[in-house]
Amino acid sequence: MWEDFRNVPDWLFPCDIYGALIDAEDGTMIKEIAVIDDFALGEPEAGDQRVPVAAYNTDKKKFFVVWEADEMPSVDDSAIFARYVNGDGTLEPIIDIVDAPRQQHWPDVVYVEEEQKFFVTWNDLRNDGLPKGSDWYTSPAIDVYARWLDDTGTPIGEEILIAEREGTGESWKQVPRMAYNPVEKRFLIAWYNRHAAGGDTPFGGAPSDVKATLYGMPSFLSVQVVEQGTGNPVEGAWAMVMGPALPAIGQTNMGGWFNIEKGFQFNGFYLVMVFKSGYGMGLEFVNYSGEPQEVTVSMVTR
Ligand SMILES: [Ca+2]
Ligand SMILES: [Ca+2]
Repeated sequence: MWEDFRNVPDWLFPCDIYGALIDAEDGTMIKEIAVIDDFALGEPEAGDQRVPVAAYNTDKKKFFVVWEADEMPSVDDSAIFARYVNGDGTLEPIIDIVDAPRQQHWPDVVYVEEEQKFFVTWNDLRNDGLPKGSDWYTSPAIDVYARWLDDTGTPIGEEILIAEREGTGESWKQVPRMAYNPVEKRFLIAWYNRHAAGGDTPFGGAPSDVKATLYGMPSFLSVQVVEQGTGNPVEGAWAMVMGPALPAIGQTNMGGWFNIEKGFQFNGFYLVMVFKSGYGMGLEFVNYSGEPQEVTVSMVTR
């Protein structure tokens, strides 16, 4: 997936988006795909589409492509759009993901298989108070937002403020990128954090860092179950945790992990028991004092 300028003199002109299906076996290109080519549709001024990202929907076997677009009369400065690209390269209709006041830019997208939903994040100028049409590099506030979508791309629930401006100076949180942890059911969302003084230029030097946050329920206990001797993860083991809270049951994933979210657990000793046929029962005590705990339980093969 890429920004494509084949129809214009250079990158300052309205952009289109192309992609390609690549053979996973030998790396050859099967088909080039015009995800959006306004020129081919006879509407060269139909929009400036940029920064495409894609997530593969493993259930529907199709690609969900998300991008930012501006220079469109129907859009307030800029907005985030998406469309499915089918496995054979054919296209489905374009979907509106978000168009709040001012710019929404630099999306990232993850498909969460267990939920059959997408999670999308982007950077957002809705809180900067500047009039429509103001250049992004004059903005005093670029924040990070996110939202859930169902597997048709329809937004679910409210937009979520992930990170916002600090202090009164310019503070930009740009280009969020994320990874999903299916054991803890949480996202790590990282961004380019820039502390620019007033009168900044878009590409001038400024103190900056990379920052990140976790989004999702905090953890109470993460357990990895391994085979004694080899240290190999034990997949599909049943685990039971008992102590000063309601008992919790889980099953380990292919990495041997399972996780219990923080809830109404009191401080004190908890007993972790793990079971799998072909193994002796694994046991471990955990002393919980309010902080997330992580333990390894060994199982002996029979
Ligand atoms: Ca275009
Ligand atoms: Ca907008």
